[in-house]
Amino acid sequence: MKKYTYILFFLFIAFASCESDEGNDTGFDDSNPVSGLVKIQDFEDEDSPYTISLYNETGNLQLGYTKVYFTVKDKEGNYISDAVLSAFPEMDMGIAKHSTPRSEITPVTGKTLYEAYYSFLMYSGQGSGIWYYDIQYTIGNVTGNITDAVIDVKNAFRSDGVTDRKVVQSLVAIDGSEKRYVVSLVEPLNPKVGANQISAYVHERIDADTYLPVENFTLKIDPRMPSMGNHSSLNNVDLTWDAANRIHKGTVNFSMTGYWKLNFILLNEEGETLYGNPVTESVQSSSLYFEVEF
Ligand SMILES: [Cu+2]
Repeated sequence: MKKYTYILFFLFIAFASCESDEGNDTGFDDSNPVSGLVKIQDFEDEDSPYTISLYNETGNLQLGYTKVYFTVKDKEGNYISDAVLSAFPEMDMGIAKHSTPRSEITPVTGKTLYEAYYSFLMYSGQGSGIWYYDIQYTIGNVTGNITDAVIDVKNAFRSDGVTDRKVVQSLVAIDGSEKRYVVSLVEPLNPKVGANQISAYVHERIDADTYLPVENFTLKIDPRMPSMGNHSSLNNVDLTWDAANRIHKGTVNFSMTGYWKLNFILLNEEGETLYGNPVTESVQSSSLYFEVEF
């Protein structure tokens, strides 16, 4: 019986790989690399033999941290697994242009999918700004561009759906260095009562288009509930550099549901304060904070 099951399984695998080989010759199981993802938009160009599509879990680009996935398809609908992609988001605000913190676009292991994250500093329409995307691809020895594609970056809201929610902050260090940083809240993506993993990216702003990821900083955390006497919670763990996941990571404990203000103090590698202040009886908030509501 066991042997029979095993053979059936083997036949299924053999059949499945034949099927996918009809589409292309990558050897990946790419029958549906975007299973569970929602399409945000397609990027096409009359001259381009390829369609590049943008996906993520929600179907939206959002202010602050946004994870995204790309696929590349040829005109026959085959997924391309060996593309090299780069995408440059730029916000045109009339008087000025700027980009935003972002990762490289890298292949997802074992899938005909590519991944990246953005931390959008502004949402579409904020300051009358419009976000554009310039995509470059190299596939084999073919290089091409899809330029000036408008993308829609949504604002982040509190649970009423209309009040802005703070998820990203630009700052100038108060240590006299005049260095500029961007701090972006990543997790908790689905906050719950109890201990939640919390993570954040820190980027140094070199210029309006260049943001370098910073390692080995510390974010001291003090979550507070302003509507209830500004109480805090127990057993929170400051965010420190997690080398394996390349992000600053800690623990936030929500003792109840509702609106929480996550106050932070940003420290550099030497433990010197770059931004933020302790919360006290008379000072209800840090100058560096994010908002979570659930
Ligand atoms: Cu802008």
